[in-house]
Amino acid sequence: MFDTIIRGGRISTASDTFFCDVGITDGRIAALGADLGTAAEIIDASGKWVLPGGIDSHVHISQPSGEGIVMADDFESATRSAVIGGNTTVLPFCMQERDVPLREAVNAYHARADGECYTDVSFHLIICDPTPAVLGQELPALVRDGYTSFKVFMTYDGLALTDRQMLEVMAVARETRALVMVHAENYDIIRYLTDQLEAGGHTAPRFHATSRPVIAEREATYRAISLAELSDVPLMVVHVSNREAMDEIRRARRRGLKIFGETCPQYLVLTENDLDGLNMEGAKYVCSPPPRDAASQKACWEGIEQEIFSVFSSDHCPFRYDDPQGKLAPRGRTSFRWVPNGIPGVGARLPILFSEGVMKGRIDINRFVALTATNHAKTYGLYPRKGTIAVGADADIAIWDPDRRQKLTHAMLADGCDYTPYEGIEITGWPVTTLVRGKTMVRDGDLIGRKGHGTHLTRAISAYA
Ligand code: DUC
Ligand code: ZN
Ligand code: ZN
Ligand code: ZN
Repeated sequence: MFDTIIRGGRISTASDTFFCDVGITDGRIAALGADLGTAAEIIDASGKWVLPGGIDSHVHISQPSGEGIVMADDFESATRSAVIGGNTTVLPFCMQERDVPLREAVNAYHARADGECYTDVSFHLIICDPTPAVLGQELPALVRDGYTSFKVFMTYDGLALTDRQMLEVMAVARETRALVMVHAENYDIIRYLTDQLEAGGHTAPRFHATSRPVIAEREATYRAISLAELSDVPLMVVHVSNREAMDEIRRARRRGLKIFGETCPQYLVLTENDLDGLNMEGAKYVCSPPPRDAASQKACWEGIEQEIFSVFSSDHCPFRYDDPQGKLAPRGRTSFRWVPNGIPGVGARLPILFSEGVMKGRIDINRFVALTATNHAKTYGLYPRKGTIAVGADADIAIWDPDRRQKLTHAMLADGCDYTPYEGIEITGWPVTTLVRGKTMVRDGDLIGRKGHGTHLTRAISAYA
């Protein structure tokens, strides 16, 4: 007798596809097979595809974003959108604040997340001030406590690290076997071009893309890889937008380095032309790196097909458009320089890749599972508890209707933002039912689970560290 049996579905993992029933007890997968007997709850999955729940390893939730600017999502609304979009775990960032002990920052994010989440949650640490105390004591202690990944930035005032500081953080990562994620863009190129553009009166949102050219991303990607090679640490280059940066990753991998790449929906289905819009509408598409051109989209699809990219994340970073604390917070009306960088996507990520990737024949369903769940779990120390369908794993499952066709609308995503950059995209396939640790959170498209079911996950060391 199981708590739940999922009956009659077609199951896919990162490596296999097979038909069988799934028996769930105490939040875990207890049996896979035929004729499993009885259960308190039977879920009929005939005609449906049964996949590991999505893991989105790159989301920003309730992160301070500059004076007078507030993120559109708190943990309740972000994880609500996540679970409706077929996700069962998200990995947001805890951002260090200057002169505040890192542990205090971590505790503050826990206070915001505890009791609020529909999915499971675990934090990466953003390091912007690598003091001797942070490097020597705080980071090693936090890694021991299960915060096993750091993100560093090569651009942004107040966030950018020097090359030397990156080396110092990487040395700690080597020592503690933490995984380093990097935002790779050349800070001075962006500052220089931004000043030049403004001086020439070019302040509309589309010049955001002009100010952050491919060269700025390619150069920083190469530099970050070089620092990781010197430090002998694995590195995840996040939100890769174009061929040149991707080729740096490809070359490094050919040389046997453990360099990993992530790309995101905005680089597959948006372009810099979206930043053109009347008035300041283009601000809705301002993210960094910016969406590029059709050739870059094609390159990113190649990177997905050829496994240069191992993870596909949303980089969910939502700001409302029609809101004095959002995209056009007072100073934003005057120049792209002040528009907060980031767009929402946690709910749209999986349907976009399913529809554009699997249903259009660019990738198979096993690669979809690897890109959206399994590789995230392996990279960030959650495997095999998360990211697959196997006896003993958490029963984190999304049941997809591969035939459902609809236009994507913001209302379907149930987040805290007031738009989606993916409005109107034709989508085939939808995650109709989602279970988080055996609990049905979404049934036939309706949210039925309660917030607070989602819990914090202590992570092991990355499989690649
Ligand atoms: N980098 C991110 O990872 N997210 C949003 C903005 C940015 O620059
Ligand atoms: Zn909210
Ligand atoms: Zn970034
Ligand atoms: Zn991000």
